[in-house]
Amino acid sequence: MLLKKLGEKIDAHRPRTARLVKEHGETKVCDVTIAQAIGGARGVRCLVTDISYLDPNEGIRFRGMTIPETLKALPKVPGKDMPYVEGHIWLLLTGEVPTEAEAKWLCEDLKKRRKLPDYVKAMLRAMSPDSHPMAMFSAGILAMQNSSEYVKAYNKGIGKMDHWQPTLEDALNLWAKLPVLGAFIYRLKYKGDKQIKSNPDLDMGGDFAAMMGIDAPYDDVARLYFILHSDHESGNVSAHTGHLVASALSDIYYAYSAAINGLAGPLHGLANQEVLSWIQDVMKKMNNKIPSEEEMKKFVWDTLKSGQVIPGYGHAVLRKTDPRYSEQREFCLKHLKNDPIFKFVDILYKVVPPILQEHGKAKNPWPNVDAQSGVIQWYYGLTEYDFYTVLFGIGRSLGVLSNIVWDRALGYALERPKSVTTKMLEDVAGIK
Ligand code: HAX
Repeated sequence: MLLKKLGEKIDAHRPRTARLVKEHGETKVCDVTIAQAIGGARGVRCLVTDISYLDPNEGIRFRGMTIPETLKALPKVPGKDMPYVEGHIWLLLTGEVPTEAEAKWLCEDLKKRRKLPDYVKAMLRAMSPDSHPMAMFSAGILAMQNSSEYVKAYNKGIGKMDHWQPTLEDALNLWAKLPVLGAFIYRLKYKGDKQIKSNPDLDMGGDFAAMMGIDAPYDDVARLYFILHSDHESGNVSAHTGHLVASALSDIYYAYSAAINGLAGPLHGLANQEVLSWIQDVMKKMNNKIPSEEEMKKFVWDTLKSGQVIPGYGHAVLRKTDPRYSEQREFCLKHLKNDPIFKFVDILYKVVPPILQEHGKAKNPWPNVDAQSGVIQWYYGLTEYDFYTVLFGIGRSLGVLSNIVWDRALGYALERPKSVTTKMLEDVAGIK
């Protein structure tokens, strides 16, 4: 069903890419300044994706739809507020909102692929007990590389036009296994290795919540969380890493393990863990009393003066409050309005932006997705905040792997930007 639909979409898309390269290949998209070359290529337009687009003011659109539009349009899991995560995968891959039958079809297909190999479990059990869950998650993904269908097909000499098909097969296998892998790591590390088996009656979000051992509405939290974190166009560290590694025709296991390593950085996905640890620190100093706005301002300034960033605030592209933050805030207002950590987070929302503006460094003083996500997890009993970025990593796979399938379908090139020396930049600048 999916293979046929995606095949049609790919056939329709290929001539557009081919025409752009053939007839307009020399047309300029943008110039690169010295500040951009030194400053992490901010704003340089040199990646192409149709799966999501990030507008600095409006935030993310998945296949042209805002977050509220996406959540409204996707088929809902019966009796639940949130849609099938599997339906979102269908949307990202094909660009079409699935019918209920299509979402259910993909849900059933993925159920058959969930089994985590025993050697992966043994390897994770052999890792040091103080390994970070993200290191375990990345290692678990990499360990499954031996099962790549893409590698098998490549070794048999599959034609370039067909590369996307075994890549899709790898993506489906990995999507099905990631929630199982994540929950296994959680229960191994924090619950004495008392594992809960995957339940074939449940969809991806429901099964993940059940394997974690957390009751409803955590199933809807998982669905919302995976969808919100799914994609943020192609230039962010995790998506870009996945694309870069896959551009060498490395398979999806190599590419996504690498993407996870990038997500594990505190300036990227790890910020959700940092937010909670920062808040816990403030709470400890306040003897668990909710600080006044004045007291909170002092904590924020103290953090800035010590040379640290305020986790959960700022963004490389966004210039307004992240709609992923707003969507989670709505959820909090509905389900956990009186939670003390939510109150903390809400005071921060009031005090941090004006302070960052006065501080004068951050281009965007507003909160990003990570400022709000930990509080929900904590409320539902997931207090081991080292684990939060694994949740992000399960969600981010939806977009990154969809992109890699399309990279293969459109035959995107090996990524290889050009570097220059400092002397060359000084020459360009006319510095003697
Ligand atoms: N607190 C304090 N200073 C901040 C800041 C913050 N939240 N955000 C940016 N700044 C500082 C930068 O450190 C930089 O200082 P220097 O000139 O001394 O290096 C300056 O403001 C300019 O930075 P910028 O151009 O506004 O931001 P960047 O594009 O360089 O970086 C970051 C974007 C998200 C990394 C940055 O805003 C940050 O460090 N935020 C805190 C960490 C965080 O929340 N990360 C998660 C982002 C969302 C995400 O990817 N999730 O996965």
